[in-house]
Amino acid sequence: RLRGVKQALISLSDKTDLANLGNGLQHLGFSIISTGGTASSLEASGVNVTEVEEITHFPEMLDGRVKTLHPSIHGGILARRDQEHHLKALKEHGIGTFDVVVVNLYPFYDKVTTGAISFEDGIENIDIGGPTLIRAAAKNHKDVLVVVDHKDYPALLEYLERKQDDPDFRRTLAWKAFQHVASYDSAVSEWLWKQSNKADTFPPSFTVPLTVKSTLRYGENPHQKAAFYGDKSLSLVNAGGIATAIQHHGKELSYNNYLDADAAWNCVSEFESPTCVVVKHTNPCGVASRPDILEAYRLAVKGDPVSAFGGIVAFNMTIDEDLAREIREFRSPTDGETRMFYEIVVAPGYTEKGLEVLKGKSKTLRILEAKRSGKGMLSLRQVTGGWLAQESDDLSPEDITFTKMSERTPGYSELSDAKFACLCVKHVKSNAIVIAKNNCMLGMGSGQPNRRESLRIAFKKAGEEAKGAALASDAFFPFAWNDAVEEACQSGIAVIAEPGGSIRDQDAVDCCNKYGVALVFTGVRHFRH
Ligand code: 93A
Repeated sequence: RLRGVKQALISLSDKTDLANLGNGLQHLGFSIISTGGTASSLEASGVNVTEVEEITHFPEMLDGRVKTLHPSIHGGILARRDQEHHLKALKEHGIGTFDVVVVNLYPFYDKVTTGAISFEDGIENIDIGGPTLIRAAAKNHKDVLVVVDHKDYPALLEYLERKQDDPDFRRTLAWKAFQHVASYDSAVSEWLWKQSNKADTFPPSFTVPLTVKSTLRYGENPHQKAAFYGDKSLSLVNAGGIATAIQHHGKELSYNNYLDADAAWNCVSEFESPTCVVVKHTNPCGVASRPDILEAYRLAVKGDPVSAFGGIVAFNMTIDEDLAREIREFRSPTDGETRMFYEIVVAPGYTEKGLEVLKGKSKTLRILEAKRSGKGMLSLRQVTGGWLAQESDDLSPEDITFTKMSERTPGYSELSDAKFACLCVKHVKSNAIVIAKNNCMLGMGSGQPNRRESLRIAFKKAGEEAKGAALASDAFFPFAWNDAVEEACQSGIAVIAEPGGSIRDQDAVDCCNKYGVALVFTGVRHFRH
């Protein structure tokens, strides 16, 4: 090493912008040391480079498993420049210091998430030397600048050019470096878990590598700071859902927008036939399925036009010009005049014209394109000081056996109404009651601390239309007589669907028999706390 010449170590799998980096460093008078592939690439861009082998006096060994794992490299990174005996030790062994370390890792994540990869290939893609370089440089960030992201190359070159120390810049790079390695290691450990025969057991072993995707204007309320984190854990690859939705138009999503859009998208994704779901404060307030999606949309809004105003509208099919026009122009059924206003529209796709028309509705309307999320997701919720993990609630009416409990057998359309109501009730906060008829939600009661209250709210919303309709409850009725079940029967409901399982189930059966109402048990509870 020439006295006074600064050294940079570069070892990159992803060689994006490498030429700019190499030329920039060379221009600043750096001597560049690199591993095989990186060195060839730099040379090809006209940058002078010394191979690591020339420094270590060791060839790259074991098919590249050992390239940079050597005291001549790590001594030069880790030595404290403010400790005489460190510098003396380097001198004794002829080791030069490194001032800059630029590394990105073997693309393990991409390799194991795109297509099938053999176990052996997976193992070979676990980078050992790279994280070691990154961690060493990040530890010694006081004297070593560590860069793991090609987007930081310009900032690095600018910083070096300024020749003015900035501990904050150094720390930020070190923070990013450790984040990078932590997320890499969590992907490796999650993949290994999946390769083990414990992969199907619960709870799974997981670490969630979270990266801030965006800082939000504020949280649930304006006085709360907030951010949105993307989850890069392997179990969520290609998970679809709101986190990976594309925003085509409108204001940035707020904290509450994320929650509501998620609720709307998850609910509408349950339906196979053309369906529209309107959500307000995470609860569906309008749901309708129709072969004609325009009609479904109008019905979903009419279900509760007051709540729908300012809500989130989700569709399970592509929005074309006609539908976009209807969304844009539809007037509130409450006064027949005011155009409906929405925070967000979510759909799996848009035609070019559909998108154009919808963009014309308002500058702020957030237009999202989302992919259906897969089943078997891990759902996480926070409690103060801890986390709760569970599998997502993937059961839908196709998986459920509806068992007749009453004397009266529900007719074909009654049973189909009951199934529709059950699909809706799964997405309503407990205690949840849904009244539905003809593939349309007529009323719902949500979030009340007792079931009877939710039931009363649902009936109030459904009004006269509740007669002959189906009622679904997310959990069993603890009481029947003089309580929820009898009230439902007296209100003219035709069929009740509930999980059953109460010690007073027989009361519910007797009560329904007295009023000639059909009662079906699903055996499946859909609590949503
Ligand atoms: O196989 S390794 O774990 N052993 C090492 O000693 C080592 N040193 C750097 N992988 C190692 N690297 C990695 O090689 C870097 O993290 C980088 O991703 C890659 C660059 O190799 P090349 O320059 O030959 O393309």
